[in-house]
Amino acid sequence: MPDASNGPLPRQQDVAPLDVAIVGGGLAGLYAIHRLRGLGLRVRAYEAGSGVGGTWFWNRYPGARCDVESLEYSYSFSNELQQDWKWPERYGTQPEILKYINHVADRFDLRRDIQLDTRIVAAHFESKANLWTLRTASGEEIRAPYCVMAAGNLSTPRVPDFKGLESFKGKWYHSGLWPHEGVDFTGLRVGVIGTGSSGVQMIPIIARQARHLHVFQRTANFSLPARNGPMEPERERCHKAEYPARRAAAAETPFAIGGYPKPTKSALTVSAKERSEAYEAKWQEGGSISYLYAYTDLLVNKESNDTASEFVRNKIRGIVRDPRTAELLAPKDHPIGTKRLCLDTDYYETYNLPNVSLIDVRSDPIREITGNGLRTGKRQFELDAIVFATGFDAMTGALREIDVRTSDGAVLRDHWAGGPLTYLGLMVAGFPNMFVVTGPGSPGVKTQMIASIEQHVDWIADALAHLRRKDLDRIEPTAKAEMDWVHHVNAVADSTLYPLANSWYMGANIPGKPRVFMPYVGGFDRYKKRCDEVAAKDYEGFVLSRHGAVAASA
Ligand code: N01
Repeated sequence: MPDASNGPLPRQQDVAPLDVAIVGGGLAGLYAIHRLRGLGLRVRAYEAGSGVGGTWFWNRYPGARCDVESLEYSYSFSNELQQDWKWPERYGTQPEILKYINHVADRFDLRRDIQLDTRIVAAHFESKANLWTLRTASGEEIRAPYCVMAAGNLSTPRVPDFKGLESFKGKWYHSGLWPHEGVDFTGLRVGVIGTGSSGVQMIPIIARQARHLHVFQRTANFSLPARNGPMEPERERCHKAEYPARRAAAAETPFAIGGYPKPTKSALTVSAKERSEAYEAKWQEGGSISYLYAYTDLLVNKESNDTASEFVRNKIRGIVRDPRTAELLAPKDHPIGTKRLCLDTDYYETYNLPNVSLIDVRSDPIREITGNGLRTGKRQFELDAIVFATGFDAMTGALREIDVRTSDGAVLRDHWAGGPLTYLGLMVAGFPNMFVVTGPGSPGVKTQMIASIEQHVDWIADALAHLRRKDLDRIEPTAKAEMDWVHHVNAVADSTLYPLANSWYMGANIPGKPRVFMPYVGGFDRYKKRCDEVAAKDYEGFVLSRHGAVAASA
């Protein structure tokens, strides 16, 4: 790994007392170090991995690449950085993005405040002392008045609880825990379980190596062609010439992604021919936001969405030669865009290869993993390797794995037992001075993630600066503000088609997880405005105080 040269880092006992402890050394943790240091705060990030990068450190499966264009999916906080960095392709590959993240860590001298190989397992707030104590898996304790949870939304990989996995004689892998040395599937009989974004990206590549690839699909997913390619020099030049203006324009959009004309019409106000031409143009252009942005109402009106969904189903039927396979691959159980819309390179074409078969495990579920493969209710499959592209305990998994509690008796797992509760996705009532980056109740996962990370961290930094100016040292949301925000998040979700899909946004992929729509889908633009208003109104909905005294502003 690029960070291996850095040698052992000092532990907390060797360094000055902290102002802020940061959990996570991914894109959010790194920016938090940089931004909070800029306020003169002493900060330190604790990262479970042996390198920085978070999701891009762990997800090294074949074909892993971002589905947001690289000129957009990058930090904006330094114009010099965004001008200097050269992205070789339209969409960044995992190795390229990890290289970029490591460059950022070096360029802004972040490593001296990152402790790698350190998993935080507990975070306890002592009210009288106004202090968080974080405990690591090895028993080290870290104290700081503030903590920032930058632990990621898709950082808790989930292997389904299949009977018999321990008896499997071949090798098995999860997309989010991929071996650093890579895996060569040449000549092997491989089973991939899962057809979300990770499965859709890896399947065409594994198919080229494997003797035979069995894809076990429970739910078909919509995927559009990415149309990846080398970065066009003229495109890069134009983008960079206007970078700050483009970033500002992106912040005025729901997905925090610029460059797409705002839709002006409902899909139902135009002729079928016009619609079909519009979808075809988007299909040829590549990219998911572009497609969903074809009309104003694709994510709120089922009838409109049906037109966009059917267009893609027909494309699948046109690409995949075997009609039965094509029909299985054509999603019918959810409107397009209500699950993460995948982007692919030759995904559907892969099913025309003679060494690839699609197995429907909706009608015939996997019963158990056996020594030599796996068994569904009706069939037995001989496999040398199994790949779980089965997703994550999304959005709440990382925090649920940490025992977060306070001396006043609040326990985060209990507080979130019926689904996550936050105010603005940034803080949780009853848990003072604990900030969350892009967690539930935030639009993060529905946007260009780095834009949301920067917005959240900037807001947190401004709040800490405000406290310092006012000689205060405690901030927490009121229970009412939290409840109002949760209701608003739900009401917005209910006004869209999103809840119609059994997605990880709903916690639907984890048996027993409460079915609550977790992200805020009101758009990055609206959300940012709301956060700014809250701050401008002296942190409306938060109680700001000096511990021991109380100076309310709620
Ligand atoms: O995970 P997923 P993912 N038996 O949860 C199936 C981001 N990401 O790692 O739909 C059989 O989407 C499950 O089936 P079902 C992106 O935000 C981005 O692919 O639950 N199948 C589903 O098909 C994405 O949304 C990028 O019925 C089982 C699959 O496993 C998020 O990460 C790339 C099963 C899981 O799909 C997660 O994507 C990769 C079982 N018991 C990821 N359990 C890019 O930027 C689960 N499944 C491109």
